[in-house]
Amino acid sequence: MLGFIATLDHPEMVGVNPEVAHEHMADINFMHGVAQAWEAGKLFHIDLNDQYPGRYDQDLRFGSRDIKAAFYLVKFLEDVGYDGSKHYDAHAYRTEDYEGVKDFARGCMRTYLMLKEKAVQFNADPEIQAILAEINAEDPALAALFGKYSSEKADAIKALDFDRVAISKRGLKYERLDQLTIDLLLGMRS
Ligand SMILES: [Mn+2]
Repeated sequence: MLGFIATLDHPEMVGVNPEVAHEHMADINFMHGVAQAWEAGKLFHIDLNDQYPGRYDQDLRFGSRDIKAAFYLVKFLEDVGYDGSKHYDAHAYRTEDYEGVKDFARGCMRTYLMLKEKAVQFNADPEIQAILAEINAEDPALAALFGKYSSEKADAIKALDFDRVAISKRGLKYERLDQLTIDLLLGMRS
């Protein structure tokens, strides 16, 4: 859709409204899609709900199925300062009465706000941030080659000699980082 929008006569009028369930239905990483739309300046709206992969459009209560995906989504929206609509395109179980529907609606908003607090905690956690700093540390020799593409940069990268064995000996600590994230989400890091 982002590619299509760029071909329109008035692309500035058009953006996207991604929905959690529509991406999770096809087992796609929703946060990555949202980040791509954000980077393109096209995140005009967002539909928050939840969904099991491979099922019909379930529109489950936000955060009720994949809490970690919901966390990273909320963290992304808060970190970049998205201030557009946050729409819960979801509905309660058919088993609910009127009060149950209100429980569902409150739950959507409560989970968003809890995850927003968890994102603040994640960003302030010294051990998590130390691992991220280590993972994301840039090699000064490569820094000049990042960013916008040019054929000169491409040639320079092709000419580099990477020591595959040495590089692969360094663990990236994603298991530790992920477990710390789980501990945080489950309330085991104060
Ligand atoms: Mn839906």
